[in-house]
Amino acid sequence: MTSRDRIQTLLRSHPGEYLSGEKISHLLHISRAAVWKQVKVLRESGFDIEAKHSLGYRLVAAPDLLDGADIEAGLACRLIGQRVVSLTETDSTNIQARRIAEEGAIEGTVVVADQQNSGRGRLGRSWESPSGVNLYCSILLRPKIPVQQAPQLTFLSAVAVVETLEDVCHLSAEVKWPNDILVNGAKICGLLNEMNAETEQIHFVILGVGVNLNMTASQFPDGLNYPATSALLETGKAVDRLVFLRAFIQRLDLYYSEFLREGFSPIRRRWESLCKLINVQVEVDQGSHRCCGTVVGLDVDGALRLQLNNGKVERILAGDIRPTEKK
Ligand code: BT5
Repeated sequence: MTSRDRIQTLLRSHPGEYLSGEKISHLLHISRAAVWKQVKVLRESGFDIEAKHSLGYRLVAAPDLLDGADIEAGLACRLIGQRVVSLTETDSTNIQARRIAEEGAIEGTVVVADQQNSGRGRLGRSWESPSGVNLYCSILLRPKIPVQQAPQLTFLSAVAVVETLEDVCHLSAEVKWPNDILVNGAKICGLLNEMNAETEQIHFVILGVGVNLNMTASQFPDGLNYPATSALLETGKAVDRLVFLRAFIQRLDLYYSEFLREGFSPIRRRWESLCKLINVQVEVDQGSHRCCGTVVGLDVDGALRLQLNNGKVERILAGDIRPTEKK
């Protein structure tokens, strides 16, 4: 970390407090003149730092940037977030995460971008990713689990996003199989998990997460498949993306450790408790094939268990579901 990043981190970790130039210079082993010089650089890059002769420096406001050092600073994580790659503009964080995974990046590396020019959804669809407003990130995992269990990881990220929306934005969200998070029936988050594996062995899995945090109504294009929303539209309050991302990473790290220790059952139960379509009649669109039935729950591998009208329970591996009755 540079002195500038360390000063920034120090001020951020003492919200509302003054830190004397002497204390900062002592902690960072740099001169007081060097502290002042770096404070000026921080101010030029958008930080509002108050300097009082007798008291020292106090952070009044920080720009809404997703800086790698800020994201990593003081994260209490076992695996996820050990390394953060922060990009201003990129094609897709999933593409970049895949690239660095192939170069040997460590498990838990997080790739985050302010803006994506080719944000990806499932089945070749695209993900709207304007700059400065939302969260676009991809997490690299290298789990030693059978290949068939990899889809279970989608549900870890779904539960972690819902709980972070609750904690940070005070929003009540629901999960929709397989990869959507909805608030008041509108999509606020999409998940895109991609795997690189041989028959028996997973090389890596990329968990792609896109959350609409501060997107305004005019930033949503016409013609989206479903209604869409953002945390700002739902609550009227802007979300600090850094706070949201850090909270999400910490939660995902806890759930990933639990998953490696105890398997899929705990997360499966939590996901089912957040799914409002359990026991609801739905239609499943699988492209060439449609079927109707009642959602029973998740199968051990993350497949949707659907009870058809003839009583038989079918496993749905992919598709889009819509309720056919009022919830
Ligand atoms: C998804 O696909 O929902 C997965 C989206 C994953 C995005 C993240 S961002 C970070 C990482 N890097 C990437 O490149 N991708 C991941 P799907 O279920 O196929 O939904 C895509 C559909 O959602 C589109 O066809 C649109 O109709 C709609 N859509 C596009 N952008 C949206 C947005 N920002 N909010 C809500 N809906 C959107």
